[in-house]
Amino acid sequence: MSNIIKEIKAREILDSRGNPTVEADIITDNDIIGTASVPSGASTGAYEAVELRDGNKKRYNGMGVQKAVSNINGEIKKLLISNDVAEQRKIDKLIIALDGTDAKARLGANAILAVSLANAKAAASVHSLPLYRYVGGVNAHVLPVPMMNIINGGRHADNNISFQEFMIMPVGADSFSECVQWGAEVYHALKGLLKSKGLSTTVGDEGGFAPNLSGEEEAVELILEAVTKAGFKIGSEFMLALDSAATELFDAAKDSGKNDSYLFWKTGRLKTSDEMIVFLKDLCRQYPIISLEDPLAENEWESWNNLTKEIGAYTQLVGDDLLVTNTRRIEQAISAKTANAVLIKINQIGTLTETLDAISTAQNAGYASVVSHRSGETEDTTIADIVVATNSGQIKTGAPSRTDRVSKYNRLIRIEEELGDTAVYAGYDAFRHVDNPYIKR
Ligand code: 2PG
Ligand code: MG
Repeated sequence: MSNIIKEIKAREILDSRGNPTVEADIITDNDIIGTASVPSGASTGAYEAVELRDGNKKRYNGMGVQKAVSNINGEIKKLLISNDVAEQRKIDKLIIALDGTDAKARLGANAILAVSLANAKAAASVHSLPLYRYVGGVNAHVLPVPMMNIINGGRHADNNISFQEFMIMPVGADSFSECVQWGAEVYHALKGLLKSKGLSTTVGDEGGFAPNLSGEEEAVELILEAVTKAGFKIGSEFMLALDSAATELFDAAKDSGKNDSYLFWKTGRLKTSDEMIVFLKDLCRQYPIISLEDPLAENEWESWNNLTKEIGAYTQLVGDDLLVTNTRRIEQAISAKTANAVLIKINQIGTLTETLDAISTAQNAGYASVVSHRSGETEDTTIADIVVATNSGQIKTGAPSRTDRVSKYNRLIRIEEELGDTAVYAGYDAFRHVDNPYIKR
């Protein structure tokens, strides 16, 4: 069977927000095709790999990706033709060297990632294996607990909530398909509840509802009410997770002339770093919150460290903007004992190889890894395969609604079916690294 790259083709397609993004095909000389497309964030961290945009205001308000597409159809294609698709690590290394910059700024991480993932998909097909099996080998068998984002705020919605994501985690389900059912039932219970209170049921970028509320606390209260209304138990069946996306609040404070503070810019609430820590601690004491993502801003290593000391033993603290799927930053966190989990976003780093390295660096240090979508997504379901391939145990991929989000849940349902008796739903085991009093083990 031939594994040689014969052709590479890229194009500009649309993402879930109606912005252009990159899609690439890798074709082997046996006419096997691997296709992948690239997601895009709204609340991006400063240390992420560079998403190359054309900046030509006459097309897509400057958001076009024709340069990235032509980098694939030109330089990258020339480099990779005749390489063996099975050599993922070598191929990724070659493109990284061709780019030559630290943040993949020359060719664009969007160009590089599309090729890296398309190559892995072609290689999996050449070997007649599903992607999770090709990448993960014989040990790939763990289905993740999802973080389902059912109330959207921050940069993902035009409501008055400054925190970005309010998520439910069906930890107590017996299987992945059951957890999807539970999550969808709570989602619909929440919709009914919002309606009955005269609140809006329109949704944000990740499919969660985006009502105007009195504050972050009300969002949590409503979700708890919806969980109960749907007939589930808090703690033993559902836990909550938040993504504050605090860099956005930190930057908003800075823009209004206040340093070292967090501005809930939609309501005007302002907190110093210490007040923010107290606020988060109180939220975790008052509510069954098992996971806080980006509770503090991306450069605030010292406050992150203090928060980890204070609540890291019983709360998962996930570094997103802080760690940006970057092994160097993850190692820095590990040695400083900062955070205890890493958000894994493939386009923050830009190749499959580096994504897998980030996950194993986290896992080897006892940090959890949460494989994640971006707020701008396509129908590409690669992250569902990666989370199973790496037995990461947690995935964040939005609400149980909207095709850009449910395509990942549906892919996991199919993987679970394919694995049959050997599939294991991570459940509480996803939280072995924290000792949360709410979880009834
Ligand atoms: C996040 C993500 C995904 P964005 O902050 O975790 O939910 O949002 O893709 O906009 O960075
Ligand atoms: Mg985040």
